[in-house]
This record gives sequence, structure tokens and C-alpha cells, in this order.
Amino acid sequence: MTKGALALLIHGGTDNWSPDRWKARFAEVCRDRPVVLMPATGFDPAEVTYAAVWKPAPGELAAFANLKVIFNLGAGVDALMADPTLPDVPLVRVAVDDLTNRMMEYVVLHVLMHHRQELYLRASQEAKRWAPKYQWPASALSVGIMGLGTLGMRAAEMLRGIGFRVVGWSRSARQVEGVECFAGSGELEAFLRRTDILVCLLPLTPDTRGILNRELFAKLHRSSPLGAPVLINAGRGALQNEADILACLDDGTLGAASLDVFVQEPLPLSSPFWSHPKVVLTPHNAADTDPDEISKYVARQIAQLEAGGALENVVDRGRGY
Ligand code: NDP
Ligand code: OXD
Repeated sequence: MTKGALALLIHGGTDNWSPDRWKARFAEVCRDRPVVLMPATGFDPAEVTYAAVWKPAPGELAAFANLKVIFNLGAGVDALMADPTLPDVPLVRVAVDDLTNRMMEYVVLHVLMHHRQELYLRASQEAKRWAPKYQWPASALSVGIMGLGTLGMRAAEMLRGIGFRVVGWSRSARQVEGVECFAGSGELEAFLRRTDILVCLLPLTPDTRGILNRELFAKLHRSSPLGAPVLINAGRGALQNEADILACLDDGTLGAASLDVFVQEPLPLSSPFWSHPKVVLTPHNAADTDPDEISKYVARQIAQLEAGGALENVVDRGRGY
């Protein structure tokens, strides 16, 4: 008996979202079932039991009447949650070491970049200026991680290993060795007061949209060797109020920012972020989703489910992540 088809719906645009590459990978790891790259003709949508997706168009998934599971090919499910016609079947997100470690690399790179005064040093080199400044140790700074989930936990562990003081904030209370943990809106201010470098790894939900704003930046710790607190956002662009970030960089409420995500992506050419001297900008590539790793992860979960096991990393739709 032919197994139910897996439909691939990928609207990404960048290199690692090449639909043909994903199709080739899935055809290899799901040899026992048809893999259909959408849009396609000449097949019956009722034969689709699994969908593997990245930013499908709203309504696209509703065409599959016998869908059993949706596999989001990234960690963040905000684009899917915005689709009011999203079929009411389990929605699985990515949580794999490959992606987690890529994000850890990004966070460590950017925390170290600000800690080691790289913006100042590159500007000095540009100006051929030999002007060393005192370099404090990592233990002089406290890194605050918003979102102590799969990605935040790994980053926290690594930063602690380097010697930074690490504090974390999540929705529910957590206990992490060596990390001072805060939870919920009631403890947000206490968390911010202890934070010199703020790393945002939150999912985008109705509760977190716009959370990175002036009111929040004003509560960050202000008397570290950095002079002013630093923001690093690799969560989602809509977590941040971009006008507030620019104004806070300009008036010194923030000392610098590393931004991987933006309200509008690709970032419009007219954005002041492109040339802002206090901004280190990357094009939403903090942690790429690797087709080899993720297709294997999806195929493993399907095999597990069909053998009577449970799905892993199922999104709680009530929470939105
Ligand atoms: P997880 O679901 O594992 O973790 C989310 C964390 O955020 C949890 O600790 C959760 O709290 C916390 N959280 C959620 N809502 C709130 C809230 N209202 N108040 C306080 N804390 C909250 O997600 P991941 O770590 O896997 O991924 C995080 C995000 O990173 C993704 O959603 C995505 O947007 C982004 N991302 C960006 C990438 C990039 O390349 N820039 C790549 C991959 C992901 P609790 O522990 O209590 O549940
Ligand atoms: C993700 C992303 O959510 O790539 O995985 O942003």
C-alpha cells in the first residue's frame, strides 16, 4: 500500500530555502512515500497526510482534507499562527542541535564583539589610530537572555562557560545551574536591572510583540564598563520597536545593537539601520535551517508516529509557541 504523501510548501527566497534542494533531501529520507513540491498539478490533495512547510501562504494548508501533521521547517511558528485557516492538526517545530548550535555561535560572537569593544577597535583601525582602551574581563558583564527555551538555554550555558554572569527570563519559572532566572511580567524589571547585554531569543506571540521598546530599554542596568546597555535581537523583527531602538541609540539609552531580524525583511534600502555606526546588522541568518538535518528530523518523527510513538516539539497553540 502506498503511504500518504508529504507535501512541501516552501516560500523562503534565500539559498537554504531552495525548494528543489528541500525536495531532493526529502525524496531521499522519505523513499517510501510520494513527496510533492507545491504548487503541483496531477495529484489528489486528499492523499496528503503530512506537510513540511516554511511560510506557506495563508489558506494553502487548508486544501489538504486528510492532513495529519504540519512540520514547520524552522523554530519560529509565528507565520503559521497568523493563518486563521490553519488546519487543526498537531504543529511540530524544529528543535535540533544543529540549529541550536548555530544560534549559540551567533550569540557568543555578538556578545563577545560588544564585550571586546570591536566597533571601537574597527573604527580605530579604519582611522589608523593606535589607541588601546582598558579591556575588562567577561565576569564584569551580565548577559540577560530573554527566552530560556531551546536556543536561550544553550546560549546561556556557553556564555557562562566563557565567564559572563548570566541571567534569564522566561514565561514559566525555570531553574538553571549558574543562571539567575526570572519569570513572567512581574519579574521582568528585576531581570532588566541586572542586564548589561540583552539577548532576545523570544518567539513572536501576541504577548511578546513590540516588547523591545524604549520603556524596556530604560530599565536595563546602566553602570557597566560598557557605558550603556547593548541589545542583541535574533528572535523576530516584530518583537522590536525600530523607531525606539534608533532613538535610544541616538540618545545613549542603548550603547549599541546587533540585529539579525527586522519588522520588514529584506530590510528596505531606506532603513537607517544599514549605515548606523552603532548597529551590527545581519540578514536573518543567525541560525540557518539545514535541509539535510531537518529533513532527517521530520522523517524520524514520521517513523516514530507511525510506529505508535509520540510527536516531539509540538506547538502549544494556546501559548502561540
Ligand atoms: P522555545 O519555544 O524553545 O523557547 C521560547 C522561550 O521564550 C521559552 O523560554 C519561553 O518561556 C519564552 N517565552 C515565550 N513567551 C514568553 C513571554 N510572554 N514572556 C516570557 N518568556 C516567554 O523557542 P526556541 O528557543 O527554539 O526559539 C526562540 C525563537 O528564536 C523562535 O521562536 C524564532 O522566532 C527565533 N529564531 C530565530 C532564528 C534566526 O535565525 N534569527 C533561527 C531560529 C529561531 P517558557 O520556558 O516558560 O516556555
Ligand atoms: C527559524 C528561523 O525560526 O529561521 O527557524 O528564523
